[in-house]
Amino acid sequence: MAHRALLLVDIQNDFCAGGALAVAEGDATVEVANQLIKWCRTRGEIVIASQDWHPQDHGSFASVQGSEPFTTGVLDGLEQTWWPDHCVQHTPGAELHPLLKKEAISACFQKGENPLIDSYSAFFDNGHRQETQLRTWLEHCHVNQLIIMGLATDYCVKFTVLDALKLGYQVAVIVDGCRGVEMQEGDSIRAFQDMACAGATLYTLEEWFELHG
Ligand code: VGL
Ligand code: ZN
Repeated sequence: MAHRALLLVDIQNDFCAGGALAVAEGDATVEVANQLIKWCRTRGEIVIASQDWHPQDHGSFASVQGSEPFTTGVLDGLEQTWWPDHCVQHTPGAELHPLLKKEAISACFQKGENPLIDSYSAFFDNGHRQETQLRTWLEHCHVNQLIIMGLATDYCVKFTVLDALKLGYQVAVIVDGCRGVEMQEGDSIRAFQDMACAGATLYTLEEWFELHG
C-alpha cells in the first residue's frame, strides 16, 4: 500500500512579493498548493510543510558576514551564497503565506536554526551533519511517496527532492508549484533537470490531476 504525503517547501512570506528574499511570482505557488491540499484532503492523504527558520545572526546572512547579498563565500567549509536577512524566527517574514490553507498541514519541519551552517533541504543541513525530524516522522506514518513543490526551485526544493530520492522515497515534483531565485538565468530549469536525472518525476498540476483523477 502506497502512502503518500504532500510536502510544501518554504511557502513563506519572505520568499513572496514584498519579502526579504522575494522570488519572482513566488505567490503563484499558493494557489497550486491549495488545489493540491484539497485533492489530498478528499483522499485522506497527509499534508506537511517545511519552514526556513533562521536565528537573526544566521551565518548565511550577508549582513552577518559584512558582504553584499547574492555574492558567495565559505561557511563552515562549504561554499555559501550570502543572502539578505530572511525567515528570521518569529518574524512575519518567516510565517507561511497567509492564503495557504494551513489548517490542512499536519506537521511543519523547521530548518536552518544552526547559525553555523545553512540548510536548504528539509531533511538535512547542507553538510549532511544534522537531520531534521522529517524522515522519522515520515517513517512513523509509513510514507514512501512524496509530492513536492514550493520555494525556491533552485535551492530548497531541489535539495529536498535530491535528499528524498537518496533516502529512497518515490518523488513527484509539481513544476508549476515551484518558483526559483534564478541567480543565473536558467537555474530553475537546470534544477528541474537535476531532479529528473536523480529519479524524480515532473508533472504540471494539470498532468497530476489527469493522471490521478
Ligand atoms: C532558500 C535561500 C536561502 C529556499 C532558503 O527556501 O529556497 N533559499 N534560504
Ligand atoms: Zn534561508
